[in-house]
Amino acid sequence: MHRSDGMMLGEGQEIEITGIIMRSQMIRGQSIATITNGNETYKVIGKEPLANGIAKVSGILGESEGETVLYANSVETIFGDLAKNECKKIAEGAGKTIPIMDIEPLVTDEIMNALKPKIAEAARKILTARKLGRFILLRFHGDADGVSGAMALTKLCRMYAIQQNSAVYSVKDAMKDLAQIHYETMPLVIILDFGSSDESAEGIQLLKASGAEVLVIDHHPCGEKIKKNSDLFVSPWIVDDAQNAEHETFGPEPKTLNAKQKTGDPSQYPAGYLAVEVARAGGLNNENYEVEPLSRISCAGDKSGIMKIDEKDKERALVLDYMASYSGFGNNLDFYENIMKKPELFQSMLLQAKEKIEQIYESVGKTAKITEESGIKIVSIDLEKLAKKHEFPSKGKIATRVFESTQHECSNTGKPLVVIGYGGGSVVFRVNEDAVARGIEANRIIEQIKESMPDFAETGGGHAKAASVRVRDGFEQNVAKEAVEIIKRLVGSKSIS
Ligand SMILES: [Mn+2]
Repeated sequence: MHRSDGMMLGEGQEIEITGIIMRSQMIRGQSIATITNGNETYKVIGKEPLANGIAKVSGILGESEGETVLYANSVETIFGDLAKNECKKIAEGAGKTIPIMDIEPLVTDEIMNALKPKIAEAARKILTARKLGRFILLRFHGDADGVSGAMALTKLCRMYAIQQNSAVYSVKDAMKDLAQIHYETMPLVIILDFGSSDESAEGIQLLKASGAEVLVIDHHPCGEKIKKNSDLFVSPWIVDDAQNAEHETFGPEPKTLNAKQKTGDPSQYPAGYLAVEVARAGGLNNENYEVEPLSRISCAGDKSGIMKIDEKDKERALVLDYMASYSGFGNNLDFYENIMKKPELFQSMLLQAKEKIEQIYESVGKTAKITEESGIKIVSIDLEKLAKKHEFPSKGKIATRVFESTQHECSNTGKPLVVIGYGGGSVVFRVNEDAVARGIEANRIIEQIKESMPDFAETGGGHAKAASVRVRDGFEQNVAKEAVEIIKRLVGSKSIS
């Protein structure tokens, strides 16, 4: 700011500031960096190179190329817990001044209203990180839901986005991320559309221990550990009690979750949709033409009925799934966005995706085994030869295709249906509404498989209507057989109670 006498405001004044050092570089023998304490931000000019991190800088305000700069006299770098606490304090202070939109969610029901404070908090965390120039790492699940959510969040601010092709945030994933964020000051790591299960807990613990702030946005059934590990967990499985916002209803037991009681299946709120709400709360609600359609793609991708979707949404979701199954790690969000804007390429991808599903579906018909157990129609499909690793369609997609055509026959009669696909190191389940009503939930089947075959079933989980479990190679069919026994038991116990 200039004064009438040409002097800069505060020029010549001696100040001391403790803050986050960003964008530190050496130019022509001078050290130039930015320091912010959340309220004030200065360009710092000094002789010694400044390390990114937390520092206490004292010096004299002056002017350089028309802007106020701080000529550093002394710089004291702050390390360890002291730095961590200082950074937390700065982030909290900066967060308070960030305006968060109080807007109606696109889906207005009890769950979404109850989730509003968490969604606002997530937006605040992201915008605070942006304001302080902190590094933001986004790990998104590699399917239409995860990709559409990632698109929404990256519209809010720049972040480094990595696709995650597994449903579990493993220690290996954490190691990769730690290598990336190791030198950053309080980086923000966002985990989108996965990471809720206890199997991800160890990986997330490592992130936390490294000093990162962890935000998980997910809609998969959650384990007990996630709440302790993440700084903020946005999930329809854990919502604030409307009567008493101080108390959160939480627990691995579905019966203690009010979300479950109210809706039947909290998984129905896809992570991509939740991410869209975060983006809207962060200020993108006026750009609905850009952000809002992404929520419909996520619903189409995850087969959620919480909002109206059309054929176009389904096509976009299919193409994203198609692309995602061929994309490895790395920042490929731009790639996804570009394809969506190229009608010809989009159409040919859509055609290929549809053709591939139909081809596989035809050959599945020859090997499918259809049985009936306790009034439940069970279709078992051997996916060993059909599904190729890292290619489209995935085992899940094949199971869904079989499920959809069989469901077509079942829906008229209200017949419970379970599709079990096995092979290639995993077993996948698709369950219809009528089967869920009889107590058969895909994620429950998997929980019981883990109990009865702990040596064969590894990680796994999912929703009531769709879930998968990784099993030891060569034992897929055994696990599928055990699943049929579990289904029989579940039906039996339901009819007793
Ligand atoms: Mn999802």
